[in-house]
Amino acid sequence: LVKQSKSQKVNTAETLYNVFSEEVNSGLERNPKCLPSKYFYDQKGDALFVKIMNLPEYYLTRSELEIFQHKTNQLINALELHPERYFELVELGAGDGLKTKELLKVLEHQNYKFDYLPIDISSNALNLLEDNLKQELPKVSVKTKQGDYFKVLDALKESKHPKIILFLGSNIGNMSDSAATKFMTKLSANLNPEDKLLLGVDLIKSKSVVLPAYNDSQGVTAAFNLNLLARINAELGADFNLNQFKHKPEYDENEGIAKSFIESCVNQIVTIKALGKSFKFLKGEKIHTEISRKYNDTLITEIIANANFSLDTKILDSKAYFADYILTR
Ligand code: AVJ
Repeated sequence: LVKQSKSQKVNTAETLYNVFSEEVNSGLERNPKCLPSKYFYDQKGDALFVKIMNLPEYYLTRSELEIFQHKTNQLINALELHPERYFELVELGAGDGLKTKELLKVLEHQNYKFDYLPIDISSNALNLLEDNLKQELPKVSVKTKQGDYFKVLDALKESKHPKIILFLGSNIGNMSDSAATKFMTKLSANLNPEDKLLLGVDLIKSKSVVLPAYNDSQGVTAAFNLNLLARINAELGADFNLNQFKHKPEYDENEGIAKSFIESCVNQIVTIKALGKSFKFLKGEKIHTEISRKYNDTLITEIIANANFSLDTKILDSKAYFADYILTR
């Protein structure tokens, strides 16, 4: 048994490694080249993202925090919570819980009966959050759930208690509209009729506000984007020279999608040992690394069209930069 579980662990790491190298290969084989944004988040990438959330240009975090700080009772009313009726507050990708803590504080203070169930792939992130909540909100019952969102939700479907699902921070914006549509359909299928979703999304607005959020003056976002190449160097034995690539974000306010690219500054060849091959980059050639979709009511209505959800309430920050939508079934 011990042997089996050990070899399973090795296989899992091996599988992850193979998926990573395969996705890097197929992305760089494509024309135009691309790389998946999910690989930003190694230990260094996690730390850089925390820095991004604190940047003056990255308004998303502060706008949504303002909603959670100043419109908490509006959120609670729209979610139709009652102090005496037990519910489960489930968060998809909780991160550092900055915004959620504002809601937890008020719920605890007003004696609501609930458990907080943060779900994350990273057990490290969950442990940090749990320790922090023990310090700051010791009375809140926290039950961390490590794993894939849908596997955890499927297991939670058995529970007869009503659930509130939090999916905040415009995390959905990294998905294409078709992927988001599929995601919402699957999410609603994993919920019971009385469950509700609180979906936080960044709104379409002018380029002068959006672009700096992805092109900050301190170069943190540039480092975050280029860290993808550093990761390929470290994990797949590549020789990307980070000085010969630069961060290049774009935003078209009609389309409403911020896009991040890595641009090659010169003609160059990069070898990736794990793939046993080399890739040519022309001067000015771009690798597409991320989309950050911005939304409006029409787009949200479209992505939930096939899902068993209806738009119930929309709560905005004072600048109307960000929206928290409450979706009911
Ligand atoms: C975590 C996906 C919401 O797209 O705004 C921040 C990630 N990328 N700066 C976003 C990100 C560059 C972020 N999300």
